[in-house]
Amino acid sequence: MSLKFYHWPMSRAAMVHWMLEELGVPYEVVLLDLHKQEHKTPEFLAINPMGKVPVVEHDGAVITESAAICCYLADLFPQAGLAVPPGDPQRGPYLRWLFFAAGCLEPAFVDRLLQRPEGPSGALGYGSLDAVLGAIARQLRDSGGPNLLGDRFTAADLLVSAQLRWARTMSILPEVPEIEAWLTRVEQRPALQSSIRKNMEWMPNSAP
Ligand SMILES: N[C@@H](CCC(=O)N[C@@H](CS)C(=O)NCC(=O)O)C(=O)O
Repeated sequence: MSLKFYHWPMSRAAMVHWMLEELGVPYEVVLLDLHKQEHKTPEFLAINPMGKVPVVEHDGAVITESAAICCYLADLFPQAGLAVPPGDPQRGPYLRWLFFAAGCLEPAFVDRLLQRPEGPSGALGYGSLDAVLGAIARQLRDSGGPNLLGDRFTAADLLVSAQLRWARTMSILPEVPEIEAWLTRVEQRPALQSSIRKNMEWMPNSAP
């Protein structure tokens, strides 16, 4: 089996790197320096015409889109317990929060970061950032915690919490107690710590 991961630490690819660390499987990392436009070469554009990371190549199949990649990898390596398989009563809620990460949480944060006016909530897929964060907080309460689906930590938790952590770094995460408490717990995961360590080493200008 061949698993190749096109990566740049200071990007959305960091979510996929964390996912790979959770899985504990062997993979090849191809670092593309976005500052040097290494993601816009003809070779890379032939793989992903969007010229963006993350990208995963599995036995010749190209997968882009962070949420799709995490979903795919969780299914590919079920032994890691990060997927909820078809037939499981939690499969629907699992897909709901995976897609919520990509379809609601991310655009809400990007609009806030770019200081775009929020616009009419009925026309925006995410409604408003407050509504999005409120829905996550409510799910954490209703599931009984500590995660979105209760006890199990899934690829959906990884994506949602990774985006929340990124927003906190960018100082655009309003304080929501349930979310703060969840992030504190998630940050204790060894795979996340190991991913952060490796990404620090890959950052340009990091100490030798
Ligand atoms: N929808 C994609 C977005 C990927 C994306 O925008 N990646 C950014 C880094 S965070 C990128 O490669 N930007 C470089 C560019 O577009 O030039 C996903 O969720 O994976």
